[in-house]
Amino acid sequence: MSVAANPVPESLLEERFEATIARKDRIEPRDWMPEAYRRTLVRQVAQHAHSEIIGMQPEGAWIGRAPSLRRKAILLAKVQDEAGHGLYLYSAAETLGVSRDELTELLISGRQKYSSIFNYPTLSYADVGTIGWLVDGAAICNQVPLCRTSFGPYGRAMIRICKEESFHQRQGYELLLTMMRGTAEQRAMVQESVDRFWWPSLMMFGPPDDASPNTARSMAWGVKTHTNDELRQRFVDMTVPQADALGVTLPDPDLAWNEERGSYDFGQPDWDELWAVVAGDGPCNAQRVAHRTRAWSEGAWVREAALAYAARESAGHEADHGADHGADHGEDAA
Ligand code: BYC
Repeated sequence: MSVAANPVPESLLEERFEATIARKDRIEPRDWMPEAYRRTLVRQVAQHAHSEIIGMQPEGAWIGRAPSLRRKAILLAKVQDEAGHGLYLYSAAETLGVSRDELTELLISGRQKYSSIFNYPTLSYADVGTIGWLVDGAAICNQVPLCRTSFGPYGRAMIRICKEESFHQRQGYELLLTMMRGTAEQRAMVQESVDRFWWPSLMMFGPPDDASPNTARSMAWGVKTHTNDELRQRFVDMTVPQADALGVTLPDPDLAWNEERGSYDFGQPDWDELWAVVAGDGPCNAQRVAHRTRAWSEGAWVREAALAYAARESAGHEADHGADHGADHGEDAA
């Protein structure tokens, strides 16, 4: 009996899908899924992958100006890790039926987004430390829960990414700690950097819940397991004691411990600024996308050569395989 002759009705498929989500099991690429679930995942996983790749630029700009060989080796390794994260995530997206080429075209034509944070410039070496501490710290708060997201390949990619992100966060903190133990000028550099990155780091979690069109649907599907505001609060609570230990001031006059809630109260970022940056109007949007576009077109010959090499290798293997078979028969005959 063929499957086509007796298809499972869509209502039953949907019921199974909902039951898997309710049990908090994983949806895998081979499973039936609603088209809107697939689209949501492609959107989020692609944006996430693009963020990792575009995120190489602000820090990568400092590799050639690292203050010591040790700092240069650390930064090189970190930026290389971000490339790896992008590749795991593009691979996860590919299991949803989209190709990396398609996604890159959507990024460079401005039809897909990447995290707002990478549209801010890095103006001093302290920014390398601040990105590690605040930006990777925010990324960890956001991404650790994503290890339990409902789509298998995305959740599994997140596990490895989070391990590397916590190393990134610590290297940033260690860099800032070293600078804070240095000269008055170095301490001022750290404070200036933290002042610039604090509010954009809070914006990484997305708009407030009441202005977030995707959260309710994504939570119901288990794609997101916490709301934007919940994770932002978790980040503030985690970061304030670290700022105290470091000896920097977070630039928010409303920051205060709330005994009743057992959490910090804090001020609101400028949400108009987030929307402007997301719409393409941030300080570095044009530069970031232009750089990515140039790298994509200048790398075209590398991709073509790699594909041609892979095709030749697999043709060679097939020929060898055929010859082996011949030899086997020959031996048998002998
Ligand atoms: N930036 O309904 P909402 C890293 C968009 S890389 C840009 O709340 P959602 C690292 C949002 O996409 C870390 N866009 O959306 C790398 C939506 O637009 P569309 C990257 C933003 O998806 C290198 C609209 O606004 N992390 O750590 O439910 C070096 C409405 O928002 C932003 C991830 O990608 C923003 N900040 O929630 C160092 C994490 N905020 O798509 C470090 C995975 C909102 O409807 N992503 N938008 O046109 C997520 O967790 C969620 O997608 C978000 C947004 C929390 C970001």
